[in-house]
Amino acid sequence: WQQTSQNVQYTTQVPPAKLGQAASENDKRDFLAVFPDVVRELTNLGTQSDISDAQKWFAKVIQYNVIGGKLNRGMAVYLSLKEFIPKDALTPEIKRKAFILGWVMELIQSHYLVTDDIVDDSKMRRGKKCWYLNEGVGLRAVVDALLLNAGAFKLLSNHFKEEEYYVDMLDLFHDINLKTVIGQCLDLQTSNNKGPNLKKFTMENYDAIIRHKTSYYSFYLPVALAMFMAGIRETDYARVAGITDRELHRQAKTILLEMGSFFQVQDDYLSCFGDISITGKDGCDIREGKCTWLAVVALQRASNSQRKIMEEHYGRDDDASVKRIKELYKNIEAP
Ligand code: DMA
Ligand code: MG
Ligand code: MG
Ligand code: MG
Repeated sequence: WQQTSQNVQYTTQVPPAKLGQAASENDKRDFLAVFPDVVRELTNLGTQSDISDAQKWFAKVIQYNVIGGKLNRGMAVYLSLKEFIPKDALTPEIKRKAFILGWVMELIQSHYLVTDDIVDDSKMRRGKKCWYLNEGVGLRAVVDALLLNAGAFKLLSNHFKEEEYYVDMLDLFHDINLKTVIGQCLDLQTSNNKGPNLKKFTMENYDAIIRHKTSYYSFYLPVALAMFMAGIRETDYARVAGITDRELHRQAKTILLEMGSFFQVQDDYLSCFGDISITGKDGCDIREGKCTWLAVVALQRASNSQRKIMEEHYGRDDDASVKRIKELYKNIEAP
């Protein structure tokens, strides 16, 4: 914080005790209680017999892919809103709306993950087989990811289309979706069929990749959605209506993108040294030749001979090479 908050002027004082406060178990339970309604609403089981097969499949896709994660992004909408509006304004209806928006976030997250696991050649997600590896799924997982995405926007429309901030929200979703997909492109371009391009493994490139692929949608988006619900908006439309606050959004974005970077650095670390029984996913960054924080820092600190080891073993799909890189990381990182 010391390092990153120099240029940030805080307009609201958060009592220190509240910083870092996680979602309470009650909040999480209330959030999860809304989920069956979301599934029912999206899959509309039994109401349209001509598409009932697809609806049943959709229910299966949602059940498998939306549940089982930490729910950080979904919960962040409600937890933020709780901070932004007075207690008596937080009616049961508003709380439910924030939860619905939370499920929109989780649906979008699941659609990114289903496709991410295909392109990353991952095997496990949330302690289960990646969706595309299930029997009878394979590459149809691409269409299933589209289903999850379409479901997210239908849910948003069902509950928010009457709101005056609806267009602003859609605009933000589109804007951040493009950023995320650009981030995924950059992530995939640091490594190709011929192996990783270590020349591209600079801290500058790394920052751009993770800000785009992770930070915007995982950190800024849920909080910005809550800001919209609380009447804090940033678009031209809102400015004309006299209810904008670009500066608050700018400040929030500055902080949240830093938090997102920290989160992705941790994700990279866990991919290499994490316990799969806790992370629930197989770490494949080394064999996939990903531009990770560990790889970038290792290259910054590497001697010529250590760099050669990176060139020879990084991004190779064999256990001995992966082991060699992990040893190298330990040697380089060791104080
Ligand atoms: C994830 O990056 C980014 C998106 C948009 C899903 P990643 O491949 O490092 O994520 P994970 O480690 O969860 O596969
Ligand atoms: Mg991945
Ligand atoms: Mg990825
Ligand atoms: Mg990762």
